[in-house]
Amino acid sequence: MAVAAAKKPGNGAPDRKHNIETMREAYYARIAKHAMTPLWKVMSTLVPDEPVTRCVPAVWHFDDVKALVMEAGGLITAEEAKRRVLILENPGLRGESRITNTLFAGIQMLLPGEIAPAHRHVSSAIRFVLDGEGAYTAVEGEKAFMAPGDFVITANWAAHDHGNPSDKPMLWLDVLDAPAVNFFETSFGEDFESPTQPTTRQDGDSLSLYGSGVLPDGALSVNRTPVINYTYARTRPIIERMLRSGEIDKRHGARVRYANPSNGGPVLPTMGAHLAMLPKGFRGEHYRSTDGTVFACAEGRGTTNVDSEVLEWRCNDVFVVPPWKRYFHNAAEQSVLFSISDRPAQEALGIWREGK
Ligand code: GTQ
Ligand code: FE2
Repeated sequence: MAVAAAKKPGNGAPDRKHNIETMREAYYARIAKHAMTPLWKVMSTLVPDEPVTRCVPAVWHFDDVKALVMEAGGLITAEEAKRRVLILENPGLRGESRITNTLFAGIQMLLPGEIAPAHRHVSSAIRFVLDGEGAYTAVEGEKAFMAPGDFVITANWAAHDHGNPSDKPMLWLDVLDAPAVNFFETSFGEDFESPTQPTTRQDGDSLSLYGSGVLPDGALSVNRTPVINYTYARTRPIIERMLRSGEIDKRHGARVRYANPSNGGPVLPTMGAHLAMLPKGFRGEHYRSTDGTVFACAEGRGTTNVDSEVLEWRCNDVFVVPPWKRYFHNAAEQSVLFSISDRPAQEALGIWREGK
């Protein structure tokens, strides 16, 4: 065998080894001038044995977040900022405006009487309402008035503006697929001349038309949901009913998936979300999946163990679990967890995996 023979003393092995290394280095230097590099030097980075992520587990406590975002209210108006948002940056990805490799997350705040002007972009957005009641998002001519726990969709290229006619500040979690869109280098966006768009549909039209188990006759199956606001008032009783009847997943609790009523698919091609109720004392089984997931606690309190870290959460805290990290939830009280990830995009590409 050549390898064994090369190791035998007295056949010039050290010299030969020195020679081949020198020849290789010289060769790499020459091909580098032609913008080429050998695969065999980078193979394990290009094709790792299992998912590698720079994203780390992290939690943002609402007490801190609210105080800090309210301070921004005294420094800049929503109109001047266009969107008064504090970005939740993953500590492993600082300076990159992202909470996972593919998702942006931020906390948006609108003071009473403020508006955030109309625009549209290729990135899709979702809002999960944390605090306040009675502000709206206008999406393609329909106003969606929002309350805590509501899940609001702004699909790819949909015109949208926000306004707060209520007498209290309104805070919500924004999640956008912008880092994924930017990875493809396909981002477009534009502002409208008028800061608010005309209302052309009745408030709540889309939920009533598409979210009631019937569809307007002839409605087409589309790859983004026609529903703008999945209200907590309608979703919470469903997970509560599941909990009471014992339909409790051992890992996720009593959980529903937000679905596109036109085809049962995810709400957006790039992002999908769930809402889960965990009974008091719940201790979930280990789980991991390739979609890094952003959670928001809508009710209760508990902890989530991610590898050796323990993330403590209570109402309105936001936390993130990186791709393929093992985790399990503990609920100290009956709790509700919202979660969102890029799972639909991974599934469409055939690259999504889950495991224990
Ligand atoms: O509300 O339209 O957090 O366009 C980031 C980009 C919110 C929004 C963000 C946006 C918006
Ligand atoms: Fe936007």
